[in-house]
Amino acid sequence: MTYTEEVMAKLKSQYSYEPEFLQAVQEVLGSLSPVLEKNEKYRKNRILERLTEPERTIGFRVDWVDDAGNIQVNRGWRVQFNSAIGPYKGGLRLHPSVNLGVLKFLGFEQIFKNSLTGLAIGGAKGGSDFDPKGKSDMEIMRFCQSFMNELFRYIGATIDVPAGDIGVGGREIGYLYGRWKKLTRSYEGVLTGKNILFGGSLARTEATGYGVVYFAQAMLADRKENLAGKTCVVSGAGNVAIYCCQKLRQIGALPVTVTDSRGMIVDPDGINVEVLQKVKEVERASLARYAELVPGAKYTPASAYAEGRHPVWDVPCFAAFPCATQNELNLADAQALIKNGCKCVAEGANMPSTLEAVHDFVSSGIAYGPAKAANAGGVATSQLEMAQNAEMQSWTFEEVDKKLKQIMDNIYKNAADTAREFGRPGNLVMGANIAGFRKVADAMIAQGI
Ligand code: NDP
Ligand code: 2IT
Repeated sequence: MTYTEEVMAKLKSQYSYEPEFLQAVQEVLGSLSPVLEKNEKYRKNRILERLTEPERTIGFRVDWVDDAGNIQVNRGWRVQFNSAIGPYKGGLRLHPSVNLGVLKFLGFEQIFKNSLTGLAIGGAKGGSDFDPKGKSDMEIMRFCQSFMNELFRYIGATIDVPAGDIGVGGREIGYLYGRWKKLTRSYEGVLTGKNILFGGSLARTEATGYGVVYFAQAMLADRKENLAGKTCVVSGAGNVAIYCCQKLRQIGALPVTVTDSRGMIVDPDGINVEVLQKVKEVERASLARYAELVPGAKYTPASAYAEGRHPVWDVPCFAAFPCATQNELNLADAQALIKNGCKCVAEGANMPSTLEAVHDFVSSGIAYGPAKAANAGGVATSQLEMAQNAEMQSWTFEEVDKKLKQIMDNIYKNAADTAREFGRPGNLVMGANIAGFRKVADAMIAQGI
């Protein structure tokens, strides 16, 4: 048995009930053989065993009172996965599908993503099985306050800096920050994605979506291609999807779809980003509302989808941007995209493609940007927010956006160069995994046991 097979077999028996975590580990370990074979030190130092076990996992009860006066009880966690290269950093997710295994997959991915940014940030993730859908502002506030009543003990501007993810945006970060400040009597950059009024960074809201497009542009430029005038398919309709669509429109590409948990929009004239923002950011409504406001757009409810397929991947396109959630794109979807002429896939969501779909993209030779490289612009800009807070300055939108673009170009170059170094040019899955791994593993070895 090879070292990776040995570690994978042990994890499968230990954590058979955490399928998403096992999937994320499998994807990384499947790429590392070339670097592990060349360097006995990683096995000797038990790096894979250490990397796949979080340094610390905190779990807690979150009880709160709803508008009807009933007591509600949720579960909350923070997984502090790895701090070899910097303070723990990663988002908080609020969604009924959240459990410890999902947060471990996200925290594990975050280690390598954060390493790839070239910045000094370790990997973490947290969240709750709380469902924000249909909750009033006051219910969201009371939940966030109760969540922070426990979390505050474990975080700090140089210890662990949470941010947003699914179900957590500016509103939630504001309520979390307010409670943290009250509990600690301090005013520091302990969360990112804050409102500009109290230490937020310009361009953080846009950063993940813009970064995914910058990454796609970098991949395509290397192939003497570009996105101008090209039809694009986007899934999701949240923070990442909205600003992915906005940047695509700015550069003259045509995003024609968005999706949410209840349905899909196809808008042949190109997604109207202002209307999308009104529906999702202001009204917090379903995408059915977009079709009411934009007469040319077609809405398909999720109830009409065929079993096991998402119809968004059947829409012919040059480039696809999965920006909703994990495992939203399977092998049949990948095959449909490629058959219809798709030449580029850049992942805005975390682990949106199944292992089989990833394999299909890589072996087809299209420009495929895996999540931990392509969506790193969000966390990278979070680190820029930490830097601004630490120096008590704020930079202009243009300054932050320029740094973001530079970081995305560097991530692409690092992943592409590393893939070439290990004899697999163009395989950015291998390039990103090895490049992200080496820095963290070598830092762990240097810091001893
Ligand atoms: P949002 O909560 O803003 O939006 C999520 C979107 O995806 C919504 O449209 C939501 O639909 C849809 N969605 C979520 N879960 C499901 C599901 N189980 N089935 C179908 N649709 C679903 O989150 P973000 O845009 O911030 O996050 C999207 C993805 O990007 C996630 O994978 C996240 O981890 C990743 N990401 C986010 C970053 C950030 O900075 N925010 C950074 C890097 C990655 P509905 O509106 O109906 O709920
Ligand atoms: O998955 C991610 O990278 C995020 N949700 C952003 C994390 C962050 O700390 O900005």
